[in-house]
Amino acid sequence: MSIGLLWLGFTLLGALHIQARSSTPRLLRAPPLSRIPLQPNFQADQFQGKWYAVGVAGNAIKKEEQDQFKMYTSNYELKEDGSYNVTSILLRDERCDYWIRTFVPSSRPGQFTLGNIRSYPGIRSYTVRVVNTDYNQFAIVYFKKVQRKQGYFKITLYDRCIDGQ
Ligand code: DBS
Repeated sequence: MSIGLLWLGFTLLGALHIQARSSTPRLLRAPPLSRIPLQPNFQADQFQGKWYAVGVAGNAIKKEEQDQFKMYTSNYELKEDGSYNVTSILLRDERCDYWIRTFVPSSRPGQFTLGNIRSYPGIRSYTVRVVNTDYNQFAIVYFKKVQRKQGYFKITLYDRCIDGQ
C-alpha cells in the first residue's frame, strides 16, 4: 500500500474520531454530595404536598429543551414507612405526562434514593437531596443519577404557588 493511501486512511479515521467525540459532548462532572448542602433538621411531613418546578438546571438540561419543557408539578405523599410516593405531572403538547416513583429515605434526613431502582434500565444510582426549603414557599432540590456509566445532575427550584394549593 502506498504511503499516500495510508495517510488518507489515518486522516479519515481522525476525522471520524473528532466527529464521534463532538456528537457526544462530555458532560460537566456532577459535584460530589459533600459539596451539596442539606436542609438542617429536615421535616418530612411538612415537605409533603404539591410543588411546582419553576426552574431546572443541570449538566444535561439544554436551553432548547427547556423551552418546551414547560412547567411540571411533583406531589410528595408520605407513606407509613417514611418514604415518599412522588407523582409528577408535565404538560407537553397539550397533553399531560404522568410519572410516579418512590423516594426512600437514606441515613440522613432530607436525602433519598430511588425505590425499586432495578425497574429503571441503566440507572445504577439515584440520589435526591433537599438542599434548602421553608416548606411553605420554596425548595431547592438536588438530583444525581448514574445511568449507563454517565453521571447526570440537576437542581430544581420548587414553588408552592398560592398558599400550598
Ligand atoms: O431525574 C434526573 C436526575 C434527571 O432526569 C437528570 C439528572 C438527574 C437529567 O439530567 N436528565 C436529562 C438526561 O436524562 C433529561 O434530559 O431529562
